[in-house]
Amino acid sequence: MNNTKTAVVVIPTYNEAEVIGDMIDHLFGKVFPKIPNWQIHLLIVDDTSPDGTYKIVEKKQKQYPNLHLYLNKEKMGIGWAYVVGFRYAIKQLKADVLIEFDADFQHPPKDIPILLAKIDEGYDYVLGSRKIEGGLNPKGWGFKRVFFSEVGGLVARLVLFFPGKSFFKITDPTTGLKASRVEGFVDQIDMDNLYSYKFGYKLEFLYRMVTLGAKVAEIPLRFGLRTKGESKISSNTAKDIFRTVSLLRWHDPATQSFLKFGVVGFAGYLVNAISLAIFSRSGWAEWLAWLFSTELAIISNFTWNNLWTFVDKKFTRTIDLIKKFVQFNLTSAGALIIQTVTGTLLTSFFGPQYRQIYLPLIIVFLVLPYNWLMYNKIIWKIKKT
Ligand SMILES: Nc1nc2c(ncn2[C@@H]2O[C@H](COP(=O)(O)OP(=O)(O)OP(=O)(O)O)[C@@H](O)[C@H]2O)c(=O)[nH]1
Ligand SMILES: [Mg+2]
Repeated sequence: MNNTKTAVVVIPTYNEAEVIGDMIDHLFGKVFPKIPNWQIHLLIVDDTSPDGTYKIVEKKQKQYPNLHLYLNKEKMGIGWAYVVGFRYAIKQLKADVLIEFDADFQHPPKDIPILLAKIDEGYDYVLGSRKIEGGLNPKGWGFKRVFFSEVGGLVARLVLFFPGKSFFKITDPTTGLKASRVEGFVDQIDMDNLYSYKFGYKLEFLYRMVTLGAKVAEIPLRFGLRTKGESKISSNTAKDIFRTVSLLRWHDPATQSFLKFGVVGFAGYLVNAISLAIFSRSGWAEWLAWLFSTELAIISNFTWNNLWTFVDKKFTRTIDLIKKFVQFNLTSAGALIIQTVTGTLLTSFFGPQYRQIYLPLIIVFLVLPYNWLMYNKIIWKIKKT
């Protein structure tokens, strides 16, 4: 039985004639022979570079049988190059793992065996990071490039993942050095409908891999300075990254339910505020007015969250509705206590004239976070099958 797995290193190129020959020789001569437990192919995706990069690749193909060339007719962008390259690698070369790599020696070739060793350890997605111990950006970068790399990376992480655990775990979201497992991950990504086929594809693949539950590892990346050829990074790159991460976050199912949860919560607040005003004007005891108006808000929240916010996990059978409503009241008891106690306390400290200010403050800072947690972890928790 042959257990050797196949890795395909994909290098997109546009006008890299100055470096591509050296890179091919270096990889086949010095790097791939050091990885005997993997069958390795090198796939160059060139956009018919005017400087004739692909002609150099064609020549080298006579020397290296595992060297492949995919030629696009015109400049299509780095994301598109990876999409066609990945498809080719999966279909024609039967890739188990895909490695993203630059032509210009900024990614140290000696990192390739390190990426694959992590895959061997059981990780699904291995990222070269410039931000962890041992990694760095080129010393020669000017202020602007460093600024864009640092701020861009942070904004991308924030928009994509905050406050999820990936925000803390993934330190360098715009990195271009990666190894991705195909089965169960890359083969699940709909590459026909990406938001970006330019630089933003990097963030999109990152988001999809993480969402698919990939086990992620980072290795330090000492990103070198480009010494030959020209940079393809343009002023549009930052815009493309921001646009892509914003679209991904906006369409994230959790974002959509959070927005609905906000609307439902606001409706609950109105129910709460109006009934509080009515009850307290009717001369009810302070605590009783808070208690009953809050319970009315709870009933409103339960109904609309079930029908709208968590519609894909909605319960309809009467028995479930009763059970869940009881459960909802129990978790809401926490909210009820928080509101009743803080509301009563605030009123007794600062006076009843600010009552309608305490309520929204209590809701936004205490009740909202608490409820979101309870709804997702307890009430509308998806049962893993
Ligand atoms: N096929 C193809 N390859 C591209 C395109 N844009 C960039 N590339 C390749 O993608 C890799 C990364 O691009 P670079 O310009 O080096 O980007 P970078 O490393 O972030 O920027 P520098 O530090 O300035 O080099 C290189 O191998 C480029 O030749 C494109 O539109 N089509
Ligand atoms: Mg580069």
